Amino acid sequence: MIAIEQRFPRPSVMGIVNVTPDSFSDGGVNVDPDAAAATARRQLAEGAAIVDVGGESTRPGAAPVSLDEELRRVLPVLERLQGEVPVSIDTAKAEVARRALALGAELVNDVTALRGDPDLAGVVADTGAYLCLMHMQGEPRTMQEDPRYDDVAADVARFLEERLSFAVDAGIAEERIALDPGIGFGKTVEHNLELIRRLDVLLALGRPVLVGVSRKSSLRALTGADDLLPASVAAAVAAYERGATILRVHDVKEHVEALTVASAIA
Ligand code: 7PJ
Repeated sequence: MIAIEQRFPRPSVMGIVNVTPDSFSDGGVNVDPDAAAATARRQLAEGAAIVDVGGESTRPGAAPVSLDEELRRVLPVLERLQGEVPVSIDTAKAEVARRALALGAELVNDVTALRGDPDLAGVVADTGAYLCLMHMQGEPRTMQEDPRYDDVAADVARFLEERLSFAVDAGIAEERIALDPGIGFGKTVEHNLELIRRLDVLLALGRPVLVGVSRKSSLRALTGADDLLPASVAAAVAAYERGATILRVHDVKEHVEALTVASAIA
């Protein structure tokens, strides 16, 4: 069994392939399965270690998607990528994860941290898949209304420590698990900045940390720019410098180049 830190050396890039009509930054471009598969193959060629395929938008305000609709979106993409591109399945649903893992997916990226579907932990335990546990305060529909913390880094770390214990108690090997502060999931701009600034508080839990900040609205709040690529690269490099292992990004080529330079200097 290869530990997640061996499979994903620091830094590794996770490419985002949203198979959704409504994701805030790339909504609609990958709805066609051939287009989504082409995006994934391009991301692999650009240096992604894995591509994260998702059929449920979790952006602020988004409504849940039915099981049938989520399967209809992602399975044709996974069939096209099988044996060719390493895949992470972005889902909270056990049945979606089960079908994706049967099609060769190696990582389950669950933004609910195993709180969404009581059967998901068992699926991950039985298959030996890698798992990312992400922090979210509230639910996507309402999470940005008035997010509050006593101490955001300590609160998020306490949550992730509890979800890590839950996962291990469910039979998932600790060395297969990564943790994620969930940038933008029930957080203000200042909360997001502080979580990256104080990433050491999460690293103290002893697991690799995944950070997803690519094209998120906090970056627009800071820069006012329409094009969030420079801001995304800066934030990813800052997270890497503070110890992040996996960076989840839309623009793989630019992030791989920037992280190659940052890691050569480190
Ligand atoms: C994240 C995610 C993130 C993990 C999204 C977007 C919004 N999964 N899914 N971490 N964000 N693990 O694609 O920008 O930050 S959806």
